[in-house]
Amino acid sequence: MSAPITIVGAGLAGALLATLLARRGLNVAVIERRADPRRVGYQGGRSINLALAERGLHGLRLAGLEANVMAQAVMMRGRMIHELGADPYLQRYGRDDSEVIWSVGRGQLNLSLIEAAEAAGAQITFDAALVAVDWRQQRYRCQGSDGVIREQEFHTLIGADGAGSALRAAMQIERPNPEHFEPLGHGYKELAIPATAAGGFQIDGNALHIWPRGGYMLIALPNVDGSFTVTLFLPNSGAVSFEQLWHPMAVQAFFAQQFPDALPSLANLVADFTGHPVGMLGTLRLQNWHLDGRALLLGDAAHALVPFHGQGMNCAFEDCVALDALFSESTDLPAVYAEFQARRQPNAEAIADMALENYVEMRDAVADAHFHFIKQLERQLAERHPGRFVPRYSMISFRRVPYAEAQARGAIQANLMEQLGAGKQRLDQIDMTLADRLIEDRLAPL
Ligand code: FAD
Ligand code: E0Q
Repeated sequence: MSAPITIVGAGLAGALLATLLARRGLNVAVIERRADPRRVGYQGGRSINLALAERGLHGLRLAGLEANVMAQAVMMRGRMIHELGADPYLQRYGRDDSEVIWSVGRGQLNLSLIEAAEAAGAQITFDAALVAVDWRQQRYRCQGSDGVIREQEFHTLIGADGAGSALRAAMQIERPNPEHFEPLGHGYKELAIPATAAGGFQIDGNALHIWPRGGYMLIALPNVDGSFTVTLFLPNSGAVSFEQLWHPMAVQAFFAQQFPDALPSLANLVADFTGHPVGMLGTLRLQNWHLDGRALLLGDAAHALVPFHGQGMNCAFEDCVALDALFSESTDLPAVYAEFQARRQPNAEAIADMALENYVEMRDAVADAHFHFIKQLERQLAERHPGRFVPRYSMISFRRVPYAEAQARGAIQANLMEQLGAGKQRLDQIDMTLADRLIEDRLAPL
């Protein structure tokens, strides 16, 4: 058998990568800090969900898991916008139901991936947290929940151990590596809307709900059991912030004032709010993703991003597909890792930037008249030039155009729409002959 590849973390990226590489016949070992979810249930117990789009789905398809995951997914046609004091309305994500995204449970998805990895021949050791690496002896140390530390030899380590990566820290010790974490200054809190007594949805089950409120927002994604996982994104400190919401009465009053239509459905608001931690958000920019052929980072461990485009997992899965493709061409580790970074880093940077931009767009521009006019114009131009003018959201969520290219084409399109739409309020005021010429001049066929 080939020299082993040791993957740190059997989370979303680690388990998918293990599946893809083991299927290729490579010798794959995985160490995971948490206990085996098949024995103890998924840690945390709460149901947390994620938006799955084409890039992520493609990775699951290559692992043979598309049907399995889709059987547990809820279709989201668009954003249901809840403005204060108005009826909610749907902003479709795509042209029709062929362009949608999917809400999937993190626990169930991770479980399916772990089962697939083992079925493909990967050896997973649970309850084993990487704590240190001896680079000279090519040995690592991991610790179980019983406190016992074990030492193992390794040939190469791949870190899929998330934003707080222990492997990244160990690589820093061997060779200092410029690393910048930019905190967003806003955190998040997970809440829940339970299913109705009959097991149905209390609000539209086929949408991603957003309550935009300018400096902050509330969102909800549906689960197959009729419930919703709800997330409040809010500044950590300041006038309207988590810091101010330390008393249950303040929480209740805040929701009554800002989210009156959601409040009746948030059955355990105060208990959830008090019982769940405030999650941290930020962007990680790391100069070197690999240490020669000895170690490589991918997914959140290499490039944590803010969640406002729903692309962190999708991007992590795309990382796995890219690395698997490189392993199919060569097993020269230093070369494979260097090429992986060269291909993926510009794309990770692009989606990290676009995700930051989307926070501002989601929490306030959705309620702006000019924004809606530009969205209308975008739809019209996309219909007239389907081969050239593809909305940026569609390039990110429904296609696999590299993120950096989606960002560059998106900038050209945004520019063009501002030029065409400046001072206008209605589509019939747009010079479509000029629009056609600009599009053909500036956008190559996609
Ligand atoms: P993780 O999923 O964090 O997995 C890391 C794994 O490593 C875990 O299993 C962990 O236990 C293990 N581990 C950690 N340390 C060690 C150690 N020392 N030794 C061994 N194992 C270790 N993305 C989307 O695509 N769509 C969304 O809708 C979306 N919504 C999000 C909402 C929120 C609020 C947040 C915070 C993120 C969201 N994301 C979303 C992003 C997504 O969660 C991450 O990008 C994704 O989980 C990254 O996968 P990963 O495998 O790199 O890391
Ligand atoms: C999606 C799907 C956490 C989260 C996840 C998401 C999205 C958003 C807002 C958030 C972006 C969008 N979006 O609707 O434009 O498409 O995943 Cl906050």
